[in-house]
Amino acid sequence: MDVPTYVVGDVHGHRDELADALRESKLVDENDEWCGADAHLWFLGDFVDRGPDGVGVIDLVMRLQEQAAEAGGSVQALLGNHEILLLGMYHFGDTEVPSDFGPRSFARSWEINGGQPEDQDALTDDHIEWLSTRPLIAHTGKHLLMHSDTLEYLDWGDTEEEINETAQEILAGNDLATWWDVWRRMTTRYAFRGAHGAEVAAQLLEQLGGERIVHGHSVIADQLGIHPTQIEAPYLYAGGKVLGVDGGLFVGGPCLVVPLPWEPED
Ligand SMILES: [Mn+2]
Repeated sequence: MDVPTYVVGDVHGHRDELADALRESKLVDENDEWCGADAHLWFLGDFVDRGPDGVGVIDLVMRLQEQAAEAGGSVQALLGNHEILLLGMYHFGDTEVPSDFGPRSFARSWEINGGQPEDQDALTDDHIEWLSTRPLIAHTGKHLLMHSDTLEYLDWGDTEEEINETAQEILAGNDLATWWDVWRRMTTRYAFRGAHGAEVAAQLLEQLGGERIVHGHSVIADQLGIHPTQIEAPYLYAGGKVLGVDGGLFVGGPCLVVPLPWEPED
């Protein structure tokens, strides 16, 4: 039998809602300790910003990662654009980005995009080290996991390994312009929507591998034109080639813990 596998999208500082959702899926117990045995749990990034306790989310994920590994399971995490923003703010603050398009800085973007001073204050060397070494994309089973619904990842390489390696080199360095470029590219969205969405998704899957893309970053309710409180399930689209899992926690939607492979109910 396949190992039970779950994926969680953008938590954005809602630590307690995440714990409750994981408890409902029987992955953590009443004390927020791992009880998922050999299950595999993937996070698609955007742990921080907009909500009250981003570093609390990171702490929970880091602890569950250790506990799951001890239990024969696995907790893994990708970086979202908001982790790049958090780290960029931490490393570069209000240093101006070299640009022809007027003044810009991580500090300004961080503020505009829901950055929380408490999160910056709570960051430790352990958090920085852990975050800076997470991948941007990954595969689990037949799924290609990525935070953002964008093709911009291909700018860093032609394979999963190349993309993650390039990103990690950038994040290990101190070149503000290339850091900024990662933030900017990962903030784009909607590559798999519209008349050619299925075709675009199929091409990306052919190149990077996998049969279905699973992403966060773009709130499902925005894609469907309904209110986030109406969301109860992930969003399968682009001819079934793409699954969006961001329930829109920061705008009142649910924290979806999505079992993979996910199939819509009839
Ligand atoms: Mn995002």
